Amino acid sequence: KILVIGANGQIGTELTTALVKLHGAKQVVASDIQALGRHQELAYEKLDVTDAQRLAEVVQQHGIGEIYHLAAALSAKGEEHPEWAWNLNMTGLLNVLEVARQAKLSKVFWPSSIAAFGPSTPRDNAPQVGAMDPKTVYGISKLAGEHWCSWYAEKYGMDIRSLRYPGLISYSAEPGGGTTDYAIQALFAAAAGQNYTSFLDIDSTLPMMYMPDAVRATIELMSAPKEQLKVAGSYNLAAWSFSPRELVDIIRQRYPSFSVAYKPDFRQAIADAWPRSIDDSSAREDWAWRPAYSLSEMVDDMLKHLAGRKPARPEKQV
Ligand code: VAH
Repeated sequence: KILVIGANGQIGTELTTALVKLHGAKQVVASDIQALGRHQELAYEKLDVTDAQRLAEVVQQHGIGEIYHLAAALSAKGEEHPEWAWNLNMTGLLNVLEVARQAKLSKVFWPSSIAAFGPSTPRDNAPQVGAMDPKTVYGISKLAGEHWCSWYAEKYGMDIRSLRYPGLISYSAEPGGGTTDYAIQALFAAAAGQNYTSFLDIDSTLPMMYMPDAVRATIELMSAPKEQLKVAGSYNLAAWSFSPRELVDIIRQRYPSFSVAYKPDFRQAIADAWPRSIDDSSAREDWAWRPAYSLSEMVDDMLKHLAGRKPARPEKQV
C-alpha cells in the first residue's frame, strides 16, 4: 500500500488522484496535518510528519510499502518562519527515511526543488551536477535532504527517488507560500476578471511546469526500472521557463483588459538566486521524460478550469 504524506497539499492533492487511478483506492492511504482529507474515498490519517512515533504507527497499521512524502514548508513561508520550516522539512524527511528503513519499505519518493540551486549555479541550463549554494531555508533543507536521501540509499540499500521540481502551476489546491505562486495568483485574478499586483518584477524568468506534467513525471520516475536510473540523487526536471511579462502577454490574448502592476517584495531576492532554466537531459535519457503541455496549453487549461472562480488568496503576510 502507498502512504501519501501531505495529500491535501498543492502537489499531494493531484498526485493522490493519479496514484488512485494507477493503483486503485484501496492501495492508497492519504494523510495530512489537517483533520480531514480531500479524497473522501480514501483511508485517511491526520498526521504530523514531525511525529515519528505516529508515522511508524500509521505505516504499521496500514501495511504501507511505499511512501510519497509531499509535506513541506515552501520558500517564502520558510523565510518568514525559518525554525519552523527547518524542523518541518528536515525532521519530517528524517522521520520518513528512518521509518522506511525500519519498516523495510520498498520505495520512497521525496521532492527536491530548483530552490536547491543558488547564485553559483549557471543561470541558464542549470546542470544535474554542479554548484549548489541555496540562499533560502527551504532550499538549504532541500539540498540537505538530497544528501540525506543519498546517505540512506547508499548505507542501507534503500530505493529513494526524487525530483527537483520547478515552480508548479495548478488549480486544484492552492500552494502554501512559494515564490513561484505569483503565476498562479495572476491566472486566478485574470479568470476572476481582476487585475493583479505581482510580487516579482516583470522580467523575473523562472523554470515552471504544469502540475499534470509534474505528477506524471513523478509516477513515471517511480515506475522506472531501478537499473535505468543513473542519477543517485534528485533528477532535474523541466518543461519551460517564463517571466511575468511573458505570462501576462499570453493571458492578455484571452483577457485583453487584464493588467498587472509590479511591486517586488522580499521574494524577488529568492527568485533572483534561482536559475532561469534547467538542464533535465538526465531525466530525458534515463527514464524518457518529456513534458506534454506547452506554455499556452497550460494557460488555456488553467483559465478554463478557473473561469468564474474567486481569485487565489494572496499568501497572508505574517
Ligand atoms: C516555491 N513553488 O516557490 C515552490 C518551489 C521552485 C519553487 O519550490 O517555493
